[in-house]
Amino acid sequence: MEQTLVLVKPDGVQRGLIGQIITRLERRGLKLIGMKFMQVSTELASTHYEAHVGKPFYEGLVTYITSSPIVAMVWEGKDAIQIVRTTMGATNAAAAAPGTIRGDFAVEIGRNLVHGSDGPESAAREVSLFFKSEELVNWKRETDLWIRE
Ligand code: DAT
Ligand code: MG
Repeated sequence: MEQTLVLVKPDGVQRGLIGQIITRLERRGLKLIGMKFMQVSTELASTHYEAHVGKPFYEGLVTYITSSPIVAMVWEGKDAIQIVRTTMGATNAAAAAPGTIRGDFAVEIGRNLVHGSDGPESAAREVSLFFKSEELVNWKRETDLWIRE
């Protein structure tokens, strides 16, 4: 089953939007299998964002993600990566569609509230960066029957 890493970034925590962000993923029908409230170290931030090293916004991105605590989660389900991405909305919140997390709660690319892995390889890498395998919970959800045919 596909897994994806989701972060409620520091602005989401500071603005009291943790619950609303989780609610949108939960009510969509994805299954939560791991969650922690944590402070991201500079080392973890650098590894997580290593694809962006050298870009003009890189330093600001590391400062932003380490500026305050975050919520890290793993969500599971068929097409989980794509479903999280469409629920988050466009990277640049100014262009994100209303109805998406970014389109409803954010206005800028540099304060876009959430992270979601962008493909199967990055998802596998990011999940293992933030979670040990024993921190992920294998559980049976009784409503699955009413969410997937
Ligand atoms: P996403 O978070 O939608 O996966 P990304 O992986 O391309 O986007 O970039 C990671 C983060 O870096 C993004 O959430 C915000 C920041 N970022 C990306 N492009 C940027 C840009 N052109 N200017 C400022 N920040 C940017
Ligand atoms: Mg990305």
